Amino acid sequence: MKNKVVYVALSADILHEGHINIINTASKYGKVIVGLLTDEAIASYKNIPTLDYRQREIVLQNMKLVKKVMPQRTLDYRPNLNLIKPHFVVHGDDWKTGPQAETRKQVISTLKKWGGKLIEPKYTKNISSSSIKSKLVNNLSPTNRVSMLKRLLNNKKIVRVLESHSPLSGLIVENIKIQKKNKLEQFDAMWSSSLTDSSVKGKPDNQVLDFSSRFSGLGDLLDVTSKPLIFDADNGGRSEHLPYTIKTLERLGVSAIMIEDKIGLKKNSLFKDQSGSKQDTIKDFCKKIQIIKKTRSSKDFLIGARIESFILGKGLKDSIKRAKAYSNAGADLILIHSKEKTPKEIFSFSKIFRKTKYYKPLVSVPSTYSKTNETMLIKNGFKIVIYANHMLRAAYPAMQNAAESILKHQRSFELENKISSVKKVINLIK
Ligand code: SPV
Ligand code: MG
Repeated sequence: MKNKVVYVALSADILHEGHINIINTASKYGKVIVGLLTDEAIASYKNIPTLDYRQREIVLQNMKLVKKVMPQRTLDYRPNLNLIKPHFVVHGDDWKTGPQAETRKQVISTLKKWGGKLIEPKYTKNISSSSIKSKLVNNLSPTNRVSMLKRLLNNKKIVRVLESHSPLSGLIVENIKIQKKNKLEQFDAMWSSSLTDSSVKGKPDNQVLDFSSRFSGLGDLLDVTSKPLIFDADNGGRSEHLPYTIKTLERLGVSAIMIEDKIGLKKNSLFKDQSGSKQDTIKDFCKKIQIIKKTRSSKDFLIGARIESFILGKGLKDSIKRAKAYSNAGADLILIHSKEKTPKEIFSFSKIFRKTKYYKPLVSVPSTYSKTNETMLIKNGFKIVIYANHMLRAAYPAMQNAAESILKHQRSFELENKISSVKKVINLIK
């Protein structure tokens, strides 16, 4: 077997006995080449790895039984297989069914071309990097979480963000996954919305709910989740207070602050009547960006600048002028907001802005233009999509219907099949 080549694809984020089992088996068939999945390949089907490619590569390169490590850039094995034409591929037998079944078929038929064979040792049960990681959620350090959004931006076509207004809604964002065309789809990050945080407290979205109160809720949410979070800070508040806000957000493990270029008494941007709402001057808003840039302790903590020109009827030219200035002042992300039913105006913005030297990843909030899907956003140069209020909008009618049903029937029986069982609620938190 000395001159035979054996290919093993691994993520190897947290090395465990399952990996050792595979590598051991592989080494019995010949020289082991590990196709190490890149961060981008991993992020395409599950959470981005805790250790980046280089860190994982160093660990594997130093393993006695591994002869060589090469990047596997997609979930598809075929490009690497065609390149090195291994005699064997080794993979645990767990992929015969489920999302990887198709990949397995491709591996078998590719190997056939040169008489290669697939070896499938018994999968080591009850152990995986993901299960170890979910046990570690409570020990996730804030600095680790802060950097995750930046890493996602570097490794995903689009970063998918969903509003979380409570730890329970955060747990849904954390855990929900669906399988779609051989791919696991999930959310990448959470949005802490001023609108839904205020609504949960029974208050209007006009900054009457102060940051201290929102931070306390944020602490609870971050306690039980591991995904990165973008904080909607309205206009950021007073410049003099900003350094303290940033310090707290970074300490909590927040990955980005989003500030909007409005001043005066705040009004939610989706209100029809925006009279009385004023846009900040470019100069003053840039000052805020610069303060954040100067006071953040990590460059991985991202500064999002939200442009309200379309909301206030100022138009394309104004929005481009502002985007260039904000980017130049140090914004890492540009959110171009709109309350139109179609994405026409934000797409006309992205068409121009993405060609300038000031380009920064673009953020979209498709609350009103909700027919626009992620493929269309990607095509038009957007890197982050924020579903900004949907968890609260889903919960509110469900609660209202329950209350109405009890009033109507003067008992809860009619409601039973529409709501979670008590048992389910008891078992909700493991
Ligand atoms: C929020 O979710 O609070 C936002 C987005 O700021 S919007 O409601 O569209 O203003
Ligand atoms: Mg808001």
